[in-house]
Amino acid sequence: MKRKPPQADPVQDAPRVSAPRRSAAGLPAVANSLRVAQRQMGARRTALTLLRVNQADGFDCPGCAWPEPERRHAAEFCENGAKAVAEEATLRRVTPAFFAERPVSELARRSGYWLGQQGRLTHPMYLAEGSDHYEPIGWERAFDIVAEELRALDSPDEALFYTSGRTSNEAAFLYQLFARCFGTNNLPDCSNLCHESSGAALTETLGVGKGSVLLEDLHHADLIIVAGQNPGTNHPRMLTALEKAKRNGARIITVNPLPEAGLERFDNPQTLRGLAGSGTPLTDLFLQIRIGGDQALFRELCRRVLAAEGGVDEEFVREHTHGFEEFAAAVRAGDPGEVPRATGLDPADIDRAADMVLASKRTVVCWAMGLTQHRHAVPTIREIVNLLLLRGAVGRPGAGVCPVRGHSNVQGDRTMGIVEKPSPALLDALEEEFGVPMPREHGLDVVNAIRALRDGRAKVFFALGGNFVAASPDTGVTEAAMRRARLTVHVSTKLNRSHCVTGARALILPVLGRTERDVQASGEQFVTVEDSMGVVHASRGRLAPASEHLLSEPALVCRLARRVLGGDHPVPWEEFEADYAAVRDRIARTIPGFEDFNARVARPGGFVLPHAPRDERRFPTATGKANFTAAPVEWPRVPPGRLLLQTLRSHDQYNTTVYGLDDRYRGIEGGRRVVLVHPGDAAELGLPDGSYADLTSEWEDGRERTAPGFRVVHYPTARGCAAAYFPETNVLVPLDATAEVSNTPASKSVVIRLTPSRGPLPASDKTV
Ligand SMILES: Nc1nc2c(c(=O)[nH]1)N[C@H]1C(S)=C(S)[C@@H](COP(=O)(O)OP(=O)(O)OC[C@H]3O[C@@H](n4cnc5c(=O)[nH]c(N)nc54)[C@H](O)[C@@H]3O)O[C@H]1N2
Ligand SMILES: Nc1nc2c(c(=O)[nH]1)N[C@H]1C(S)=C(S)[C@@H](COP(=O)(O)OP(=O)(O)OC[C@H]3O[C@@H](n4cnc5c(=O)[nH]c(N)nc54)[C@H](O)[C@@H]3O)O[C@H]1N2
Ligand SMILES: [Mo]
Repeated sequence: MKRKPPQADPVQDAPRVSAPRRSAAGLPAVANSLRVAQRQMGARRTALTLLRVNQADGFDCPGCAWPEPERRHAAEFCENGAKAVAEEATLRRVTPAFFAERPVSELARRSGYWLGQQGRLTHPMYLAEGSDHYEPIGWERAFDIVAEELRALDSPDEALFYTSGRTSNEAAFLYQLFARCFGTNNLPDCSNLCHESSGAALTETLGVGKGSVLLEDLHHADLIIVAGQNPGTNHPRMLTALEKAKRNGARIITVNPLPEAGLERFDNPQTLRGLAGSGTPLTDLFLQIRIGGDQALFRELCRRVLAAEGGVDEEFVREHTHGFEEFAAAVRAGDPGEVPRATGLDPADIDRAADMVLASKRTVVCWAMGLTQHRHAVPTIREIVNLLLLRGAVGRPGAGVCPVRGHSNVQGDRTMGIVEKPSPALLDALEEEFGVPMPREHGLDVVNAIRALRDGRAKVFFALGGNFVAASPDTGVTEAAMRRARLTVHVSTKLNRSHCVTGARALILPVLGRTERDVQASGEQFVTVEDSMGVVHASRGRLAPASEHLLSEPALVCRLARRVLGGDHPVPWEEFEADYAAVRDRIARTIPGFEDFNARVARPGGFVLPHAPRDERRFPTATGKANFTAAPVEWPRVPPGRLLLQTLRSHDQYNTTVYGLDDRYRGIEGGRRVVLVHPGDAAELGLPDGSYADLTSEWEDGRERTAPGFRVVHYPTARGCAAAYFPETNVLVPLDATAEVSNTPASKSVVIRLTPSRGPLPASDKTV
C-alpha cells in the first residue's frame, strides 16, 4: 500500500490569528493526533503503532526525552508524540524516481515542510561532483566513497561527525568509537545547540552534568519552578507529572515571557475530567519575565533567602558546599535596585515567589531552552544551583535540578561518549578495552565545526541524523560553509534541507527508524535509550521497514568502520553488527553505571543510572563539594526602538520538522511567518496587528541580517520582547553570538528592529 507523495507545494503562509488558549490537551489534542496519524499511515496502522509507544515491550517515543511513569496507561503518548511517530511510520515514500524527476537545485527551493511531507527515504542516493541529480547507489559503493574522501584528508581532524539526539545508545557508542579509531574527537552534536549550557553549569557546580531528580521527586515536591520551558507543546507528558504533584499539594511558579497554555491549565486526556475540559489549574504564580532576566531573578531570590531568618540550610551548606562566603559577599554587594529593570517584574510578585521558596523544603527547578540559549546561560543556571544549595535542596527526596532534555536520546548519546571534549577516563577505558590509541586533542562543537568548514579546515561532513544546516544559526553563513565541503553525508529517515545544501559530492544514507523491526545475523535486535532522568531502557520496533534497502544505524556504522579502518581492525565490527548484545557488553566494560548492562536492561522499565549528588550527596567536582559560584549578574541591554527576539517552536513542529502550519495554543493557524509583539511595543513602533514587517538583527559585528515578510501578531508577551519560530529565524542569529563557556548559540536573545513591509512573501521564496 504505497501512498503518492503530495505534488504541489502546500505552503501558503497566510496566518490566521485568534486569542491564545488558556489550557492544553483535552479532546482537541486527541482528535488532532489521530487526524495527523491517519493522514500519514491510515487507520489500522495508526491504532497498531500508537498502542506500542512507550510500552515496556514496545518502542521509545521518538518525540521528547520525558521519562515514562512506572504504571503506564494503555496510551502512554501525547498529541505531539503521535505526530512524531506518524512522521516516521508514514506510508509515503521518496524513491529514486522522485529524485530523477527533481534536480537538487529545485529541491533547494522547496520549503522544509514540503520536503518532510514527501515521506520516507528508500534507497541510498549519491550526488556526483558537478551533477544536479541524486542517483541511486549500492551500499558498498557508498561506503567506498566515504572511505575514499576520508583517506584523502591531510588529517583526521578535517572530518566532522555530527549526531542528532535520536540515535540509540548502541549506535552512538559505535559511532564515537569509529570516529576516535579514525583519529578525531570532532563529534559535534545537537546538544551543542541545546542543553550544553546546563551540562557545563551542573558539572562545575554539582559534579554531574545531568538532572538530579526522578519522576517520584517531582510528584512529592512542595514547590516546582518551571523556567524557560513550554511543556504543553514540547514535553506534554510532563503536565501529567505536574498535575500529580499539584494533587499532592505542590505549588508551581512559572517563569516565562509568554503565558503558555499548558502551564496555565491542563486537561489530562487520560482522565474523564480532562476530556470534559474542566482540567487542573497548574500555575500558582506566573512571573512574566523579560527575556534574559532569569539570572537577576534567581540572584534576588538568593538574596531573600540569605536575609530571612532560618532561610539557609546551614548544616547542608557546612557539610556539602564550597564557596559560600564568597557567594554571600557577592550577593550583599549586588544592587537589588537593578532587579526590576533586568526582569521587568513587579516587586510584589518577587516577594510572593520568595515566600513560596522559603515555605518549601522540597523544591525542584525545571528548565529548558528559555534558559540555555543566552550569552549568560551558564551563570544563569549556576544561579539556580546557588538557590537550591542555600536551601539544601539537592540530594533530598522531592528536590533538585531538572534540566528537561529535548531529543529522546540526547542524554544517552552523551553518556555513550558523543562529546567533543572527552574525559581522559573515557579515552583510557576505550584504549584499554579495544587496544586502539585514542586521539587526545579536543574536537570541534557545532559552532566551531561551521567555522572550520567556512575556513576550509574541515572537508568531510558526516551526520548521523538531524538537519544540521536548518538547525544551526546564521543560515547564510552555515549554508555557504557546507557548500565548501568535499563530501557531505546524511544518515537520515526523511528528506530535509541539509540534503539540498551539499558539498562537492553528497550521499543520503537511509536508515530504519525506532518504530521498525531490526533483524541482524543473530536474529531480531532491540536498542536502548536513556531518558531525561537517567533511566535506561529498551526500545523495540515492530513495523515492517519502510524499504528493503534500509540499514539500521548500528549496522551502517559497523560496515562503514570496516571499510574505512580495514578488515583486520582490532574492534570486532562484524560481531557488533550481528548482535547488539555484544555492543552492550563492551558498553558495560567501558562506561560507568552500565555494569551487567544486558541483564539489567532486560527487566521491564530498565534501570536507573547512578547519580552521586542525588543518591549519596556526593559531589565529584574539583573541590569535592557542591560549588557556589559568584558571577556578576548580567542581562541583555536593548537599544531604544529595538526588541529582544526569542526563536522558539510552534505546536506543529519538531525542531526543523514542520508537521503543520498551526500553533493551536497560541491561536495561530495556517502560517509560520509570524512575530509576536506586545501591543504596547507594537503601538510605539507603529505596527498594527495584521501588518507585515521585516525582522533585522543587529549585532556587534556590524552586519545586518534580515528575515522578511512576518505578520505582526499583538500578543501578551513581556514588554520589550518578541517571539518568532525557528528555523525561519535562524538567519538572524549570528554564528559568533554564543553563550560563554558552553558556546551554545544565543537563539533566545537576538536584538532586532522591525521595519514595516508590504506583505507576505511569495510562496516560491520560502526555503526553510
Ligand atoms: N513537539 C515537540 N516536542 C519537542 C521539540 C519540538 O520541536 N516539538 N523539541 C525537543 C527539543 S530538541 C527540545 S530542546 C525541547 C525544547 O523545549 P522548550 O525549551 O520548551 O522549547 P522552546 O519552544 O524553545 O521554548 C522555550 C520556552 O522558553 C521561554 N523563554 C524564552 N526566553 C526565555 C527567557 O529568557 N527566560 C525564561 N524564563 N523563559 C524564556 C519561551 O517563551 C518558551 O516558553 O523540546 C523537545 N520536544
Ligand atoms: N533558532 C533556534 N535554533 C535552534 C533551536 C532553537 O530553539 N532556536 N533549538 C536547537 C535545538 S534544542 C536542537 S536539539 C537542534 C536540533 O537539531 P537536529 O537534531 O539536527 O534537527 P532535527 O530537526 O531534530 O532533525 C530532523 C531530521 O532528523 C532525521 N531523523 C529523524 N529520525 C531519525 C532517525 O531515527 N535516524 C536518523 N538517522 N535520522 C532521523 C530526519 O531526516 C529529520 O529530517 O536545533 C537547534 N536549533
Ligand atoms: Mo534540543
